[in-house]
Amino acid sequence: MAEETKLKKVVVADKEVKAEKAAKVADPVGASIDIATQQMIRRAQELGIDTVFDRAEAMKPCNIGIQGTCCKNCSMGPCRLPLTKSAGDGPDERKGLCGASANTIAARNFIRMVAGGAAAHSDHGRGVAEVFMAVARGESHDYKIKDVNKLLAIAPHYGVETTVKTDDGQVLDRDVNEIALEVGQKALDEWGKAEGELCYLKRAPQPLYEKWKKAGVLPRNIDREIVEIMHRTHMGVDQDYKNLIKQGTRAALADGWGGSMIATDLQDVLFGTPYPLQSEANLGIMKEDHVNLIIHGHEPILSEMIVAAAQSQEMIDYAKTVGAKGIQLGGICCTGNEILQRHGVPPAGTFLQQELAIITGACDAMVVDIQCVMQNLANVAKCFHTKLITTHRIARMEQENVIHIEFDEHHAMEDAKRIVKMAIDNFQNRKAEVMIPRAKATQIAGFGVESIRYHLGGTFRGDYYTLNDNIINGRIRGIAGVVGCNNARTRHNENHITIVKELIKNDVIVLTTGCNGIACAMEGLLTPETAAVFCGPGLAEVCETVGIPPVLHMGSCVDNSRILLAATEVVKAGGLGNDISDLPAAGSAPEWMSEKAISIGQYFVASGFYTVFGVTFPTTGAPVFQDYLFHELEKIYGGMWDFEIDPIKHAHKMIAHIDKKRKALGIDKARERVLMDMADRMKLSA
Ligand code: NFS
Repeated sequence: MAEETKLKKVVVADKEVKAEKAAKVADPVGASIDIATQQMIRRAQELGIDTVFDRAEAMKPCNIGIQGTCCKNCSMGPCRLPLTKSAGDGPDERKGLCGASANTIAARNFIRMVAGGAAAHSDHGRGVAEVFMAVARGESHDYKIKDVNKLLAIAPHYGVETTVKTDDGQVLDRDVNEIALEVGQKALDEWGKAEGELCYLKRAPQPLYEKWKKAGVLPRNIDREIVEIMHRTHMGVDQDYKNLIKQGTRAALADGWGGSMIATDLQDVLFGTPYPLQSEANLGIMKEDHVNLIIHGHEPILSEMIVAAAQSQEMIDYAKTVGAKGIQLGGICCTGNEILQRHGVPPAGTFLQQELAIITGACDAMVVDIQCVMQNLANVAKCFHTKLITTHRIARMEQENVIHIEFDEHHAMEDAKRIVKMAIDNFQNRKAEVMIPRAKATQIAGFGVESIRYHLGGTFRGDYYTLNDNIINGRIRGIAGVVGCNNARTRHNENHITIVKELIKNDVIVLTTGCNGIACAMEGLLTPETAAVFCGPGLAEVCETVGIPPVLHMGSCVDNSRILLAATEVVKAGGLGNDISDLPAAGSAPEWMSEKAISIGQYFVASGFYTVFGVTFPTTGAPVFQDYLFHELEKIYGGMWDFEIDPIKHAHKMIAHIDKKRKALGIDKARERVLMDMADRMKLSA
């Protein structure tokens, strides 16, 4: 009898374990709206390989950390100050051991996220600036200055002359390498110059620059602002949330109008300014009979060379010797966006699909550099033949199966060929059954400040006149910048797509970057044909007339600087106020997860954008500080934060802000007339 009971208990326990295990596996359909992703999650589960989607089921986030009110900045803590019901009543008496209030703790944590994000973007920019210098000095022969016009366009912002006056009064063009050398040096100085302020701040509309000056947030140099955050948030330093966020703003501006903008500009000069091109997106771009090489990370320095190496006849011929029909490159995350916008290399997926690319069994090599690279890639790669190659000195992995090939711009092509060859040599080692989802979509990407001017600008005036005109007459209701990551705490791509579709349905043109760009591409929203299907009549008409998609992919996350400059161009073109905060425009990161997103959000807000985040917000445990971010910042910069999980409400908050700005500009009536046009059009087509 006793034995029987024991056995029963074991069986029950076993069932419980099994039930628990079963519960800890993601439901593929609940985890993603994308069919390819669902298929590959299922495939991973069949093979017994866990992915981020399963881990998100197995481990829930810390309830206090998620509110932003856990302080671990000294070893007396962590001090945990959750916002409980009673804490919400009466005066907030929550405090850490040192007495730090919930506001202080949340503000410190928030600006440390800004520091992390600004450091990541800006260090990327520094890396590009160093390669740029090596090229200008003639030390790196594999790269060259591709876009001289862009170099000449940015030089004046650094105070670099592009012409010289001879003694007899003649004006001559300066030598390009000489200009490049001076621009490179001035750019590198932005990280550590002893005096002054960042050169690019004056590219902003004058009233915005004046706001920053008045608020005392003009960044001095990039590194200093990031270091100062670490100092101020050290135990016992800055204990005023308003003063803390002021420093957060300085560092964020040093990212958006500094490190990121420098990265974008110098990359354009070195690798070419993107112009619209056609490509595809999603895991279905991988080909069973090709060598599949996936490039993942953020810096285009290495990936540019890999694209060149993979396209060389030598490597294509070599791939044929191992029985492959060719070499298929694919991107993940923002390196993917970089090589997409300049070469049309298709992205294989967003941040959350990185493990899935290996689970296809057809990924012969994945090469990674910096940022957004999951350590679990190494564990997944171990189950397949995939070579996982790290390439950056600051980003290595502890697992033994990871190969490290440290990339050096001085022998860039040699390194790139070694990596491509490694992928080719691995083609015949595929062991698991290959399963590549078929889903992929066509996309047009590669938009930028310059190409928007070309497509939407006036024929004669050559500026943003036509775009402004269409905003003023109400065909385009407003502009939205929808950007940012995926987050395994919410259904993959659902918020991205729902928000973007709701915006374009309401005639709001969308500028996208980062993983939102990839998500939109996967959904087929980046084609001109989309306009007729998903857009309101006004936006559809504009898109059809000029032949552009209603969602313009502007590149990687450092390329959010393109959105800042596009907004500045709109201000300059006239008729829509004097500052970015006057524009009928709003920003959004529907599925953000990275610290970089917080830095971007803060510089969007400080540049005058109403900016809404989804999924979670890291200050919910400190309502006073959160209220400062959501309402008080508007009085200083014209922009403010908001948080909305529901995607439809999220989009409508943005639209309401756009309408508020239209009303302030006195152009709300024009929109009403267009609404009547819509009814007329519907009657006509009925
Ligand atoms: Ni941006 Fe680009 Fe994607 Fe998020 Fe990561 S890849 S830099 S951080 S996850 S959008």
